Amino acid sequence: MPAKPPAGDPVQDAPTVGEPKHSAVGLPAIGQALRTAQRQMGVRRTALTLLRVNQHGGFDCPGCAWPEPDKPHAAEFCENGAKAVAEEATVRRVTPEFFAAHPVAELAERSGYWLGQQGRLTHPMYLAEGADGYRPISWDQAFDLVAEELRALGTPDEAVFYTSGRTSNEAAFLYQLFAREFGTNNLPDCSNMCHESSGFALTETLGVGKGSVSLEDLHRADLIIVAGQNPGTNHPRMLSALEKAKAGGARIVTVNPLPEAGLERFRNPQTPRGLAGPGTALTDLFLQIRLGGDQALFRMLNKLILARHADGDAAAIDTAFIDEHTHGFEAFAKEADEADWAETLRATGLDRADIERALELVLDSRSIVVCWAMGLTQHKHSVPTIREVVNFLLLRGNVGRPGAGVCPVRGHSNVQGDRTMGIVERPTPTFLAAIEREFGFTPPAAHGLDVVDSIRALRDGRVRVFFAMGGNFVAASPDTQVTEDAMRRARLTVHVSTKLNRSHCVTGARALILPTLGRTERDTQAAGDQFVTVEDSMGIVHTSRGRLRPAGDALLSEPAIVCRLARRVLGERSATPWEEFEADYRLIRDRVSRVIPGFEDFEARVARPGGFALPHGPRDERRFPTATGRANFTTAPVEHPVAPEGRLLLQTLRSHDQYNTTIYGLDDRYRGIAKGRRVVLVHPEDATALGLADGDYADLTSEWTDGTERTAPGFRVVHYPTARGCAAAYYPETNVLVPLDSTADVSNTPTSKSLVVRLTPAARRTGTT
Ligand SMILES: Nc1nc2c(c(=O)[nH]1)N[C@H]1C(S)=C(S)[C@@H](COP(=O)(O)OP(=O)(O)OC[C@H]3O[C@@H](n4cnc5c(=O)[nH]c(N)nc54)[C@H](O)[C@@H]3O)O[C@H]1N2
Ligand SMILES: Nc1nc2c(c(=O)[nH]1)N[C@H]1C(S)=C(S)[C@@H](COP(=O)(O)OP(=O)(O)OC[C@H]3O[C@@H](n4cnc5c(=O)[nH]c(N)nc54)[C@H](O)[C@@H]3O)O[C@H]1N2
Ligand SMILES: [Mo]
Repeated sequence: MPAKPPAGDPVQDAPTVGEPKHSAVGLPAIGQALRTAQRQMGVRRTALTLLRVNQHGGFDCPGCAWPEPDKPHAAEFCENGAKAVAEEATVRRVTPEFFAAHPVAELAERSGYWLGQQGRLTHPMYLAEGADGYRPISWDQAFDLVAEELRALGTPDEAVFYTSGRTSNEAAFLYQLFAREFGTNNLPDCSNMCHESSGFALTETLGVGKGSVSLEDLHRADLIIVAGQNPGTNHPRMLSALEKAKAGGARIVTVNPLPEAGLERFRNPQTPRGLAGPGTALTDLFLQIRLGGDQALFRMLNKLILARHADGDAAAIDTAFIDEHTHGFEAFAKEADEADWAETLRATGLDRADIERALELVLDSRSIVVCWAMGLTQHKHSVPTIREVVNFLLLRGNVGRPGAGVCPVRGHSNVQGDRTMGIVERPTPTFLAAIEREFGFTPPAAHGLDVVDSIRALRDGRVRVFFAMGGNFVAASPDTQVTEDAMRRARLTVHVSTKLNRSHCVTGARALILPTLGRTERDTQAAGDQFVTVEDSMGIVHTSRGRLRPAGDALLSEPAIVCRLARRVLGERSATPWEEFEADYRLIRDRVSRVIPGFEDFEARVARPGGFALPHGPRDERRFPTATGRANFTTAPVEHPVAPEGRLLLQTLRSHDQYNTTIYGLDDRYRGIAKGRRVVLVHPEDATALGLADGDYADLTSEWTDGTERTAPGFRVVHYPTARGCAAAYYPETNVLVPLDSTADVSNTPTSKSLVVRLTPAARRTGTT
C-alpha cells in the first residue's frame, strides 16, 4: 500500500540539484548558522545564546554528543549546533489559541517540517477521547489523568516509558526510578534505533559498551579510520579534532558509500587558513564501500595482517598484548585466514589495490582509532561488523593506550548519559541491587521492551499507555504505517516535549502534551536556580546551565514533571522524597553518587571546569570486565546484504538541514541539493540501467523477505557518485519503507541502512514537504 505523503502544506517540495561540494564549513556555514538563528531568535537573542554554547558554566549544545575541548574556543559551536539551539530558543510559540485553530486531524495532514516551524509549546494540552482538538488542562489534572490510566492497567508492564537522548542525567535517573518503582523495565530509548549494536558488540568484547578514546587520543593517533559516519553534517566539531590529528601527522581513511564533503576537506572557521584559504584536506584514502560491506573489509584486513606476521613481520601483530590481555585469538585467526578475495570484493565493491593500500597504512601506523556511527550500526549484521572492528584493533594492541581505541560517535547530546543513569530495558542485577539498597523497594527483574518490541506490544494490545520523555517516536521509528496504527490502539499517549511534532498528532484514545524547559532556559526551583549534568560521547560528565527566560510561564522542567507524576501515581506507597528532589537537584546527584559507579563525590567533581571523566577499565588500565575477564576476539560468518537483479540497496540518512525528525530547512548544501527532500541519490549507471534520467521521478518500493512491500511515492532521481548498486534517501520520509521485523541480529536495531528497493518511474510530483 503506498503511503500518502502529508498534503496541505504551504511549502513546496521541489528539489533543485547542483554539484556536490568538496569541502565543509568555512564562511558559508557561519552565514548559514547566523541566518537560521536570527530567523528564529532575532539578533540580540542570537548573540546572547550562541556565546554560551559549550562554555564552562554555559549550557551543553543540544545538538550532538561530541566532547568539548579542555579550553573551549570563544565560539565552540557549529552551524548545525546553532540550528539546534535556534530551534529551541525560537521566539515562535504554540499556544492554546493555536490548538483551538487547528483540529488534530488537520495537524495530522501537516508535514513534520511545518509542525516544527510553529515554535515552542507553552501549555499542558489534553486531547479527550472523541474530541477533535487539544484543549488546555492544568498540570494537576494532567497528572491525575496519567495516574488514573496507569492505575487502571492490569500490570505495570502494560505501560512503556520512552526516552530520547536529550534528557539530562538528573531527569533520566528520576525517570527510570519512577518506572521501576511503578513496576516495569519497559524503558525503550532512541539508543535502540541508534548505537545499540555498538553497545552489544563492545560489552561482549571489551566489557564496556562505550568508546575508549578521549579527544587527546584522536589528536595523537597515527591513523584514524572513519567508517559509516558523516561528521561534516552530524558532528561538525569533530572536524577540528581530525584537523588537529592531521597537523600532528595522522592519516585518515574514510570508509563510506558516499563521498561526504566534510571528510574531503575542512575549512576551519576558527583559523584564517580555514576561513579564506584552502582549508585542510582530510581523507588520505577513500574506500567507497558498498552498503553493509564493512565486516568483509575488516575481515580481509585482519587476514592480511595475520599473513604479514606469518611472513616474518614480527611487529604486524602485538603478540604481548594478545597473550596477556585477550581471549579467543586462535579461533579468530583460523577464521580470518579463510577470508576470500572474491567474496570480499563482491561484498565491498572495492578494488583489491585499495584494500592493499589500506593495509599498508595500517601496518605503518602504531596507534589507530576507528570512529563509526549509523553506517555501521543499522544493518542486519551490525553486531558482528563492530565485533570485527574490535578484532582489528585488538590484533595490533590498539585498545588501552594513547592514540588508539574504539570511537563510536554518539548521536543525541546525552544519549550516553541516559544509559549510564539506568535508561535501559535490560538492567543488570548489580544496578537493580544498588537501586534496592538505596531506595528500599524491589525493582522488577524481568527484562522490558525495547523500541521495536514496544511497537509490537502496542500493535497487539499488550501495552495501553505510552509515555515519552522527549523525542518523536512515531516519526523516528520504522514502518511508519504499522507504528502509527499501533500508537492509535493505546488508551493514553503522553509526550513531554519542547516542540510540536508528528507524535502529537497520531495518538491513543486520549493524549497529553506536557511542555518542558529546554537546555537553553533558566530552571528555577524551590532551592534556587538549578543546573543539570550530561555525559558526552567520550565519557566526560559536565554541567549544563541555561540562562534564557523560559518559553512560557507554565513550563515545568523534566525533573519536576517526573517528580510530580511519581507522587501522584505512587502516592503513599513510595518512600522516595520526590518533592525534595524537585526542589533541589543536588539531592538527586547525591543519590546518583551512591547508586552508579564512577559518580563518587559527584557534586564536587562536576563543579570543576570541564567536569570529570568516568572510569573506563579497558582505556585506563587494560582491565576488561567481560565474561572471560579479558578482551575477547570473536568469530562470525561474513555477511553482506544482496539486492536481486534490477533492485538497489537503499540507505536512509540525514540531510544537512535536519536534526533527526526535526527539519530545519529543505537544503542539503554539501550534497548540492536545494529546496526539497524527496530525492533519491543513485549512481548514474545504475539509474540509466533502470531507465531513469536525472530529474525523473520514481516511487520507491521496499521488498521484504515475507513477501510484503512498502512504497514511498514521488522521489526525484538524482544521478550521484554513490557506490554502485547503492542508493540513498532521507529519513524520516523513508521510514515507511523499513519493515518492523527487519532488525539487526542481537541488538534489534531497525536496518535503516540496507533496504532492498525497486524504483518505479512515476509522474512528477507536485507535492509538498
Ligand atoms: N546536524 C545533525 N546532527 C546530528 C543529527 C542530525 O540529524 N543532524 N543526528 C544525531 C544522531 S541521533 C546521530 S545517531 C548521529 C548520526 O550521525 P551519522 O551516522 O553520520 O548519520 P547518517 O546521516 O545516518 O549518516 C550515515 C553515514 O554513514 C554512511 N553509510 C551508510 N551505510 C554505510 C555502510 O554500510 N558502510 C559505511 N562504511 N558507511 C555507510 C552514509 O553514507 C553516511 O555518510 O548524528 C547526530 N548529530
Ligand atoms: N530510517 C531511519 N530511522 C531512524 C534513523 C535513521 O538513520 N534512519 N536514525 C535513528 C536514530 S540514530 C535516532 S537517535 C532516532 C531519533 O529518535 P528521537 O530521539 O525520538 O527523535 P528526535 O527527532 O530527535 O526528537 C525530536 C523531538 O524531541 C523533542 N525535544 C527536543 N528537545 C527536547 C528536550 O530538551 N526535552 C524534551 N522533553 N523534548 C525535547 C521535540 O519535541 C522534538 O520534536 O531516530 C532513529 N530513526
Ligand atoms: Mo541517534
